[in-house]
Amino acid sequence: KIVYTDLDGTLLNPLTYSYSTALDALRLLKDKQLPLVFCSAKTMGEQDLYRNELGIKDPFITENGGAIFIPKDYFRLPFAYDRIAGNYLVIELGMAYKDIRHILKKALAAACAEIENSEKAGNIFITSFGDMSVEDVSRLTDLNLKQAELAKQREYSETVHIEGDKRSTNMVLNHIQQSGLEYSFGGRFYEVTGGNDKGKAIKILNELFRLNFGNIHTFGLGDSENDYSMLETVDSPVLVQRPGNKWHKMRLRNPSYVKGVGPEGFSRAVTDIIIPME
Ligand code: 2M8
Ligand code: MG
Ligand code: MG
Repeated sequence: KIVYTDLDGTLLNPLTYSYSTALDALRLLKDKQLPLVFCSAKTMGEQDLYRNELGIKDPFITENGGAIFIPKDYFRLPFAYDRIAGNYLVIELGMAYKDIRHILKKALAAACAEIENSEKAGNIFITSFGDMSVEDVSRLTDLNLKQAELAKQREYSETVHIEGDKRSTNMVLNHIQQSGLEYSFGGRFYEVTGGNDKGKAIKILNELFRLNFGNIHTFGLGDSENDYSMLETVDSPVLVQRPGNKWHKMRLRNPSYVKGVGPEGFSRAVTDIIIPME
């Protein structure tokens, strides 16, 4: 059994980023020695912080599938990787951050021009992490300053905050898409990427798990639109509740819905679905 999990709104509370109510479930996974693979919009630095706090030693997927970080010596068999970062071998799948920023800047300028010229589109306010200070990011996200600093260290995706009416927002999103970039909503923000998603990264990592460990059964835990490709790729997709106790609607073959928002939903997924499965 391999467990892929989203972080914000799944292992972490969507408002406070706390995982404390999932500690018992995390202990269960550790006792059973089940790999727990983070698969999130969060950056390498943000995820590394949580992995260290929780003593997790498994590979992890950053920035919505932008890269896969695999601890050296984790897999017995050699595999192709793109670079080495500290103790990790890194498989890169996403477009470089500075290229995304460059294309995005033009797309946003074009969108703003169109919105200004449109009588029906209302005012819109767009900010990207790359244009914000650490303090700004902290204020907007409720991350503490250290976490905000790590969230700004992006390598394969830009986080964009859009405040505006539906029509203007859609104009912006259309321009992003027309520029060749992709976007996906992560619960609070739009993550803009070039060519990668969570599902593609999971397929590659699954292959490595299979080669090294034989047959595997994969679980995926998520809460938002940006988890779709992950949930579609795993054998057992599980949706946890969003604030308001609603599940994000998406078209999946065999989803399980667990009660509980964030870490409470994560815990139910572990105790009610992952552990009991034969
Ligand atoms: C962004 O990610 C969340 C989903 O995980 C979102 O898009 O709503 C990223 O910038 C991430 O790195 C950051 O920690 C998070 C803070 O809420 O926002
Ligand atoms: Mg989430
Ligand atoms: Mg996420």
